[in-house]
Amino acid sequence: SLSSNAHEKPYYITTPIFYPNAAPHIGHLHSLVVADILARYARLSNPGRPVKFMTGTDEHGLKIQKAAKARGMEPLAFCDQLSLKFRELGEKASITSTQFSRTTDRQHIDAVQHLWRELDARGLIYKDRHSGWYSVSDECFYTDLQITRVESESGPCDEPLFVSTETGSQVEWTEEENYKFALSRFQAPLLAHFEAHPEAIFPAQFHSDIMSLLQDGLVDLSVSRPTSRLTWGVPVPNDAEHTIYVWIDALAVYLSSTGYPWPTGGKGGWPPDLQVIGKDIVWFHAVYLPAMLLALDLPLAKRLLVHSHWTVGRQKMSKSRGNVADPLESIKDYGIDTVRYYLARVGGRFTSDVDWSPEQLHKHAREAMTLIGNLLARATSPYILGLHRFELGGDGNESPMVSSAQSEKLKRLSDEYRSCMENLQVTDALDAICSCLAEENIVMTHTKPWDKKTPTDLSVQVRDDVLECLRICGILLQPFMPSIAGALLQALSIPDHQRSLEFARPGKGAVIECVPGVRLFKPLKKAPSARHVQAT
Ligand code: ME8
Repeated sequence: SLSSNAHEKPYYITTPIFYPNAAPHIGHLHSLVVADILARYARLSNPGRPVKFMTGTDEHGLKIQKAAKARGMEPLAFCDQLSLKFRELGEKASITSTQFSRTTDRQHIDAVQHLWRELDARGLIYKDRHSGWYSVSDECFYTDLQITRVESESGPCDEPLFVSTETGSQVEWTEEENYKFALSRFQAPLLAHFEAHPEAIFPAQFHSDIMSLLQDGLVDLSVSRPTSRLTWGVPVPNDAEHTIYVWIDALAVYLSSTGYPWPTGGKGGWPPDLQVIGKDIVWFHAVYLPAMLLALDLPLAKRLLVHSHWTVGRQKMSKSRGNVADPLESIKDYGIDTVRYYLARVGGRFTSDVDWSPEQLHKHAREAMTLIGNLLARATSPYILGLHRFELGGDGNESPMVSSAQSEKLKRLSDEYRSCMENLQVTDALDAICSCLAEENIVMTHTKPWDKKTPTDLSVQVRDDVLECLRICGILLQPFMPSIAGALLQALSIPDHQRSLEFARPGKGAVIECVPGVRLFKPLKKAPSARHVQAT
């Protein structure tokens, strides 16, 4: 559970490490934001437990080697430039990662070679001939069953063209000698593991997908590439002819980021409590990584959170397709909190793809502003705040009089939020907050506490109920909209030490003074324009 007490080990959460072959898009921001919401929730619910939050860039491999070459650049200089863009996006998006790892870091390279030697020492690596359909863009081999023949665009007389059926990327028949990892030996242990841990892959649909793929069987995995084809990578120890397969290199980042092989003892936070990934890379995280960990006798990650994709016109948004939405544009237009709100409100159920739409973003910006900004403005107008009739609490402080019906409702909200967040149901948690705020707005519209004709008792009651709701929602919103929630709690004069989840209970912290007329949101200026999405 995210909120159990007194752990020695930090709560360790990871995102994928991104290929820095182009600038980041909304899909990457989505992974970062989902992980950040859950990292912030871990701190909120258990302020005493440190959170280790890793993200970074995956810099080796043919894809990067080719992209750099196409721009006439050295691979490292190319990666330096683009890795920085991912790091900067994290900063602009209020991502609270504690570590940004690059697979070109010396410490990581050493860790990958160490891992290789460990697998080798256990007799799990051998040399073999390998042939198959290789996709440069997906960095993996496909079998005959996984590819489709397509007509070449320039005419039927051309060479036949083959593509991966799943990703549509071009594949080439490739034969080579390389090293293999005895993956097939881990079929039974992996099945046993996932059978015993239905919670290990969320949502459940991805768990059952992996179970049935594992039941189909596992073949050994090719884990090196000839240096003649791939030089941009980690050399196989003691064999200058081979470079380690980029996915082995990449998956090792979760270990290397904890200081693996831990020369000074301890395990630096290992294993991950939560790994956030996109559905395109479940196989790598649910099969290759756990198999290597089982091989090394290391504990496996506790949970994988798999999210679906952002699409544009129903096609996966991707750097290679070029149909990407620029997160920096959206942040500039709406502010990061609103973009986070949109991503969480529509993309946090994880099971279905979501089509990117500037109109939807705009609509959600308006919604957040109404639900949160307007409610605060209405509840803290000078007239309403002037209806001064707070109760004197036991500690001598004045606290609002919250009706018992409101207390019950807020208790339910708080419980529902906690249970959703513990179960990784990000959108449901945010929806619970939003419906509560929507109800308060309706109550206000009906009772009109700002109207002098409304009986003072009723106005005071509504005001105090709303203020308590805003205080609690302010606490609960912190993982989603950190600056807006902070400004809201500030407007209600809630001190820092009363902003953890434990205070999100009715009566557990008092609004004793409000700052009237605080504007949480900048006015919405622009209607959506076509430049958010660059089509090719
Ligand atoms: O796969 N919608 O890197 P990557 C939602 N380097 N999320 C998306 C997305 C989309 N359209 N496109 C990308 C790699 N993502 C490897 C990972 S991990 C050891 C190595 C998100 O840059 C999604 O989480 O192609 C995806 O898994 C991740 O970005 C990495 O994309």
